[in-house]
Amino acid sequence: MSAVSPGPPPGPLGATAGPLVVEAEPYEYVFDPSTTALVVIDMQRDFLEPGGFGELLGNDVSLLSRAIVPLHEVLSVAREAGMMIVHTREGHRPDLSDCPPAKRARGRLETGIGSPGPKGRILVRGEFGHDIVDELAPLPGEVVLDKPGKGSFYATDLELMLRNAGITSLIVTGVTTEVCVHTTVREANDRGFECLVLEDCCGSYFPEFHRVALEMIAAQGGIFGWVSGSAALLQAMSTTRPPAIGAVSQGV
Ligand code: C5J
Repeated sequence: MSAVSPGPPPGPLGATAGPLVVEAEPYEYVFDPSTTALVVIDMQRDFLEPGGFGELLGNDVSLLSRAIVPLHEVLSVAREAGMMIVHTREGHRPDLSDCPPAKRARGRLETGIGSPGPKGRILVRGEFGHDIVDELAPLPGEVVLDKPGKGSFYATDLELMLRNAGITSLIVTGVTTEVCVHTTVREANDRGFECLVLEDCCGSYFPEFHRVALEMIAAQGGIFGWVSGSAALLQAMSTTRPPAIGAVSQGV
């Protein structure tokens, strides 16, 4: 997919050049990096690596790693552009007082939420498995939001932080597409945020669910938001970056 910028000429590194346009479904997504946050959902060892919660539920966790490389690139560009970045982690307090008994019981797992596993207690804050994979580790100053549910707005201060920062648009990535990504996009949509979901920066244990979840977002004129890919976003954002050294003098 391609993208164009109708805004003013590119500014210096870290500055924004006004609205950018990303080619997307169901139609182009217009955003200003200064009022947009990149949201990276639950890229935790517990979901992506063997021995975590995802595998204990019987899933092939290798299916989620497809998102790591494109997401790493999107993160780099968002950081360069000075965008607000939010990383979420699904999990619970060590005493599990914030984990609904129904959630804990679901699946009738022998090793479920709070049980010891190879990467520490499953989905418990402070444990190795609960943290974000090394490749996408948050940098100082980025928001790391612990959430007890699937949606990022439920029982968190995310909305308050976004509103205080003047954020009106969200670029949403992470896992899993049809669960925490979808729930977050629905919550954000109801709160008036304009959401773009990057399909190659999301992942599911069920490729069919991934495909259909994305279709659901963009269907009916974009009932929950927009869907595109990292290449289209990076193309749009390249207009905010200075030309490569030598490019101007060589007339490239
Ligand atoms: C799930 C998530 N699938 N992050 N969590 O339980 O999508």
